[in-house]
Amino acid sequence: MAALPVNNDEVKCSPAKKLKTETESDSKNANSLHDNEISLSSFQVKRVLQNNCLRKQVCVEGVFEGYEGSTIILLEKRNFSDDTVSLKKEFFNEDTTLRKLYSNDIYGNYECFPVKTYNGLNAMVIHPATPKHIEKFKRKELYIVDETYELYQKITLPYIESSSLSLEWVYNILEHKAEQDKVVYEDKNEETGFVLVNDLKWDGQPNTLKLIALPFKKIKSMRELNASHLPLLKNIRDSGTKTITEKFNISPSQLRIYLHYQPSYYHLHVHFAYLMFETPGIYVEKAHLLSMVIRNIELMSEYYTKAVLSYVVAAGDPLCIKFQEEGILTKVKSESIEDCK
Ligand code: G7M
Repeated sequence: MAALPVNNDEVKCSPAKKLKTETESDSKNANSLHDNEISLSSFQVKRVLQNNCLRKQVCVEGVFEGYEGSTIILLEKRNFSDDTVSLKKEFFNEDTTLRKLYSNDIYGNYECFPVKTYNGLNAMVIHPATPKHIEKFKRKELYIVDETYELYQKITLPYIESSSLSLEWVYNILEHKAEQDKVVYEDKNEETGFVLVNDLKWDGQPNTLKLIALPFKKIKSMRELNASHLPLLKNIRDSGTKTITEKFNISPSQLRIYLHYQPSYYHLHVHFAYLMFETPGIYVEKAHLLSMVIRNIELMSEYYTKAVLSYVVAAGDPLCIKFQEEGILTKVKSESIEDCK
């Protein structure tokens, strides 16, 4: 296996150069590890970044033999099908038995070992993982920030401009360089157009439907929205719901359509998810319903330059450190890595 270049640029470059270098490096390296079949026996686990029992996920950092740089692997148990035919095929078959652990009265506890084909895990692999990626996946203490527009300008915006994650994957979709088989709708209008694409995390099951709308217009986040963006937002709402109804037979009233603040990626995007799927990231301190965003702007064009937007920051995140340095947040507890107690 070919050795990969190490990304040492995190600490040395100016913020603008750092972002550019990271982007170039990301796309150059993306072809290397991911082009080959990956055997996990050549992976050495260095540490557990987080173990989330609710989401049934474990995230580890380690190294692949023969490849330079850290790798993050996120393993996640899969969702069950909800149709009887698939369930019968996958679990209620002659190869799957229950092994009794104990029973009490009418209650029995068993272990179940489904056959290999139906016992897969979803795995996400990031290589080479930058310190920023590693920070993102590490479990940390959380704090709520009540961000005024003044705080946004003083702290958040400089952070976004200097050190946010690369948007290469977004431009690859918008420029037809990637994931074209996952695109379900495209409106090419420069002002009001967008691409509706399957979310990376969607496994394709109707009961966990998750898509994202990526506008062609460059808007960093909800904070920048005003009345001039209403045609775009309404087009995303109307064309997005129409497409999903036609293609996936889900009515607009059964969709949770929302934006994140703070998002992970600062190219405005709107999430479309099946209402009955309690996907992560729908909490009040993060998700803003598109309908409310539109209504707020209709009431007041400058709503998002006046509103206090509250969100969670995690210990050790650059944004959290900035808010701590400014005395906006005070640290009272040390970092904990115990997830599943
Ligand atoms: O938290 P935020 O609102 O920024 O959410 C970004 C969304 O983009 C998440 O739901 C991710 O699963 C999704 N996403 C991230 N990446 C890197 C990709 C990608 O490469 N392709 C697609 N289709 N979705 C992505």
